Amino acid sequence: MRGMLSPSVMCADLLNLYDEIEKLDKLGVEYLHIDFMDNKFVPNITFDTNMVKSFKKPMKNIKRDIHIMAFEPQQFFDKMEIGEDDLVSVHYEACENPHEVLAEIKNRKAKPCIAISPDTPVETVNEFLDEVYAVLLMTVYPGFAGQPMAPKSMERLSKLKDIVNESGKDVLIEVDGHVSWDHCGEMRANGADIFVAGSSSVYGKDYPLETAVKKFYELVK
Ligand code: S6P
Ligand code: MG
Repeated sequence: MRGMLSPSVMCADLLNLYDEIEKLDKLGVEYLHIDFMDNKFVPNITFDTNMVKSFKKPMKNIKRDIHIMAFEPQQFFDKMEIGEDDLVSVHYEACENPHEVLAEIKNRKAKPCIAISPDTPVETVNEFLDEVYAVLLMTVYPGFAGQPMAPKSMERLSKLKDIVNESGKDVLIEVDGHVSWDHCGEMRANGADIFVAGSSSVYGKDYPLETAVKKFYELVK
């Protein structure tokens, strides 16, 4: 399977989001990465639940990849209209009972993912491998775009890949945070399947979006 792309919409042109999403859809991009924040689990706010729901409107083939950086994320599922085709990540550190929250995502026929922040040991995911479609490995501290990569992120990725391989489960690995032009190829080699692309790659000012997307796929094929 080729490396999959999930451009981070918080880094896109916020005054032209309808067109931006249509463009990504036409380019055959797999996912749109939507960062939702509660200003409690992380000290920032991006889009509200209504906006997360509205992102569906321009979508034909591209799917939502909703990364919920909020305590007790299940409280937002109805308002976001989470359902079939959505990839939904919830943070291990933000849920009182992550197993129940992942089960609720599955009940809605969406794809459950467990997200871990840079200070959470990668071994933590072991107890979720039966329940998830993917593990979201944060390679920056959640909350902001444009940060440098967190220390030891590459080692953590390799270790996570070993854990998944040893489990024999069919679980994908998504990387999020400073997935830059310089890092994405190495991340692919170290086991990443889904790449969140933001200001350090496709939404940098180096290339027009179409060129940037093609270049990204070349680097992670
Ligand atoms: C951070 C958020 C991320 C960012 C992404 C931006 O809290 O979860 O998804 O949007 O990291 O990309 P970059 O290349 O600016 O780090
Ligand atoms: Mg994110």
